[in-house]
Amino acid sequence: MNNSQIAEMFENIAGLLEMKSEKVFTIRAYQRAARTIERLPMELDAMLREEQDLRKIPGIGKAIADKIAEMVETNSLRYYDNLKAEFPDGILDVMQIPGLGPKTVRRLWQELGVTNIPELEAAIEDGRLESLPRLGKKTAENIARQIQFQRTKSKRMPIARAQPICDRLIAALKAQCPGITRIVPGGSLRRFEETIGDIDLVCTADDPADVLDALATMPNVADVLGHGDTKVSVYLSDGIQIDLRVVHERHFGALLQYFTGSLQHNILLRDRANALNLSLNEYGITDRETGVMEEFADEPALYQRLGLQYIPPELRQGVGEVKAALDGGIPRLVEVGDIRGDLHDHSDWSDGRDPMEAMILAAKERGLQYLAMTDHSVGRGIANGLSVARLEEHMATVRRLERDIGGIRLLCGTEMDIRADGTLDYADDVLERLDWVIASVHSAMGQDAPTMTERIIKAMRNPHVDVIGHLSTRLVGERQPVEADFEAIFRAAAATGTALEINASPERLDLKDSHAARARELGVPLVISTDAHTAEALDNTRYGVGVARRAWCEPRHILNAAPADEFFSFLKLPKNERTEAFARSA
Ligand code: DGT
Ligand code: CA
Ligand code: CA
Ligand code: ZN
Repeated sequence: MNNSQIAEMFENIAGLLEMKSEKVFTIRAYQRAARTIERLPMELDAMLREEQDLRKIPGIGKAIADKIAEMVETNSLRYYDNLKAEFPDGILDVMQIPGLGPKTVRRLWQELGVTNIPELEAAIEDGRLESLPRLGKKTAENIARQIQFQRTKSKRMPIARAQPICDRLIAALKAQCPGITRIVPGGSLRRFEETIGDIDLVCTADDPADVLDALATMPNVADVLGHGDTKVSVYLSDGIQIDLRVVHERHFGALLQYFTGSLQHNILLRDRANALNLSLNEYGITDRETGVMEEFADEPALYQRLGLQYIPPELRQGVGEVKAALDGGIPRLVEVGDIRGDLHDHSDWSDGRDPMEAMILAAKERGLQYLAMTDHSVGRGIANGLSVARLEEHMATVRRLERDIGGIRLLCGTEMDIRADGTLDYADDVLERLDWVIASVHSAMGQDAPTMTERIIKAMRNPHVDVIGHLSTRLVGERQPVEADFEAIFRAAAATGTALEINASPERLDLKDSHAARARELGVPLVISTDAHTAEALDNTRYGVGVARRAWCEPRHILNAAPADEFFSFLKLPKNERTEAFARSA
């Protein structure tokens, strides 16, 4: 069993236990394990083969470690089989529908006899579902929409799943083949598309055959689709295809360029070559008159030969980037190293895994100058949201840790619910005392567009709301975004001086690239935050930066790329002066 399958099994166990109303503590332990395992840099079965102690992984205790061992050894888990047997067969499918929590699924089962998707659809169709108290017509419509979405959902994999698979694969190949000199992803993964069809790897090595054989014979390869002198294609048991090309050093640049795409970008680039009486292919650039081919060990030299500025992979979308590169219009895009603070972080005060202190130390270790502790507000009952009294204690703890730890500035913050009617979870006199207020939608996501738009804009009009968190609430490939007039929301953000978050949690990537680009055009201050629920998740900044780069963002477009002093003076400004001040400092 691979990591994704193990994580999914733990996720399912958590859901089934919640349906049984087991202890919250137990349920959380499984959820936490699932989350940790998805992100691990190494396959668990490989770790066990090397006899590593899994209990050293944060979030994995003895009970979970034993279960992992059983899963890896026997490809199943008795505990899971027994638990599943207590429920009807199709119930897990019903639970996979976004918006249907375990508690609701149990009600649908016990009160309407719904045990699978067809029965769920029937209950929506004949109006039984909407007649249940606290469900209603809107929820029924939303569920129907999600079922439809799941059905049409493509086989493409969210980048959140593809990236760790790719990282693990590269690490395994490097470990096995010391002759590898370079190995990097190309294709959609390198361009940072939010979903990935297959993973393309470009490699240089002393002994190409050795690398090709190594991939073809990996234990997690389910099928070898093709095996040649320079390339191999395999299908992993994770359900994703890998195309690996191994070439000589001197071809690396041209090949990497070709395999990075996009198809549309490559077409534009070939047109540019033609205009210079050159022809471009995956081996290099040929002069049409002399027939001489130039080779390129590095990509930048290839772009230079075509009279172009270097175009970063994230911009290779085939829209206007080649023209921009011709006119010197490719900006210096924001990089991970530009981000000086993280402004959306949870601890075990609400639904985070780690104590506040661990989060702060991890942020400091990563060189951040500032960090906002933004645990959930009181309305998020299931996420252990903070009452006003607990928020007071939370603030005092933040101030104390800031003094005790030193070397990093902390913001007393909250991630506060925007309720269905646009009112907020805390009153103004509470918000006023916080340094950083995120307002987010977590409930009633199925509202119609005018209602949702008004709800969010109403929150933005509050003078204490600094930023809107994960605006669309979508989960890449899993949950559709809310319906809203995003253009109106971006304009309201600029008008009110409310920042918008690019949520870097890889499942979310929200704002998405095109939205971030539009908000940037309108002068909205943007923030890249990880929404970390564990210390390791602070490393997810790179995903947010990927989105921002696809949106042509420079450091000046990102509020938390500002050094601490500049950032804190910005926060002192009343909201209605912020958009203008942000434009001036840019
Ligand atoms: P994906 O895998 O669907 O997420 O998207 P890509 O862009 O990774 O596409 P893929 O894996 O089929 O091919 C990788 C790159 O190779 C693609 O972006 C551009 C290049 N490529 C593939 N086929 C062709 C082709 O027929 N013509 C040209 N010019 N380039 C191609
Ligand atoms: Ca690909
Ligand atoms: Ca491919
Ligand atoms: Zn949230």
